[in-house]
Amino acid sequence: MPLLSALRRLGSKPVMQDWPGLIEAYRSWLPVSAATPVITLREGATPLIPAPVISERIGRSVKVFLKYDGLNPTGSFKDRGMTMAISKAREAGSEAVICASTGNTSASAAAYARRAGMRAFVLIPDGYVAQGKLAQALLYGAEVLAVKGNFDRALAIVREVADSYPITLVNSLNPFRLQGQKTAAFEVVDALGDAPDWLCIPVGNAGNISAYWMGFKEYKAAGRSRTLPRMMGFQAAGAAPMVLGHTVEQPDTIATAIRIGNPVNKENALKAQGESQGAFMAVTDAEIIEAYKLLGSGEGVFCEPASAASVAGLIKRREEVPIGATVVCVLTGNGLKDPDTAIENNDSKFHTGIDPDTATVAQVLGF
Ligand code: AN7
Repeated sequence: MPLLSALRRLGSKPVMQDWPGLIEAYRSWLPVSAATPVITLREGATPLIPAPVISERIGRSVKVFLKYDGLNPTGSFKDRGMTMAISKAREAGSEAVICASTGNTSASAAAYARRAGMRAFVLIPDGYVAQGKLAQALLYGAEVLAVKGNFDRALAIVREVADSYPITLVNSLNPFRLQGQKTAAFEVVDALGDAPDWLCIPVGNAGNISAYWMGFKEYKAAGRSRTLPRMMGFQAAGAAPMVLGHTVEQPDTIATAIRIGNPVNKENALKAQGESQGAFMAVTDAEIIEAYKLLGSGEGVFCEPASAASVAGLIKRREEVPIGATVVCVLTGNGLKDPDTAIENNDSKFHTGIDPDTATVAQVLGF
């Protein structure tokens, strides 16, 4: 490609063209061997975007960055774990995978499993999965079972099914999932040159916060960073078992991705919180939506509601952020996953039924 070679001669680094996916990029940090068939959609290498409007809102000379993992191939951070889980399942000779999901895991599992020539079975809570995610799971060729129960119930079922039949479980109980997801912490440190002071992250099943912490610790142990971040995990107030310290039987929030009452990775996540002097905190749906809208209209970044919990939490706890600190908020999923929530929650003007003539349009525009 002439453009690429021209860029190379200029000394630029056209990273995106050459990026091999996170398994190849971080191979020595991952439990893979020459025998592992790498199933990749070139996930990872997502941007760390400066957030001047949020930084301004926090004040105190705090520098806020957004780790926009919604730019992964299926639109969420789940792809980091799924490239590992599916590659290892393929290596082990598995022909089918199963998961319970609030949506993103099902989309990612479907894409990677089908790419590997495997069957994908996904159980979702009937009526509580955003449209885009359901569309993905179906389009990628999964078999979708909408269960009349919540995520926690669906997860209990798929655990039993995977125990009894030749099907690989690809929920975050699968240890390869967290191995893949820890690479997001590597990327953050690679981009900043050190760990941030705070890492703000939405928490559902508590896998991602555990994975990030593993990644930060491994990088520090290898001398890639000098410091470790405080891990700040944010849950929706109606689904906050990590904050309350007990299971929530009927979790409820507009952020359906994190509508989870009994996180399977709670022990790991508690360890991450304890070791990092971090915290679990709740944000209301109203605070989530406010952050969601601010990210869109202020920063030009469209994330899904669950992801905005990280920014909502930072805004809520801004008084506690040290002056001059560097903060990374993880935006776990793409806003396009959930168009309904965006259409129902924005402050934009939407004029309908406009006559198709220039004068009318100019008048509506106020000229
Ligand atoms: C956008 O897809 O659990 O704390 O089944 O989709 O690691 O569970 C999704 C979780 C945050 C929470 N943000 O991460 C599923 C699922 C988004 C998510 C989380 C999820 P964990």
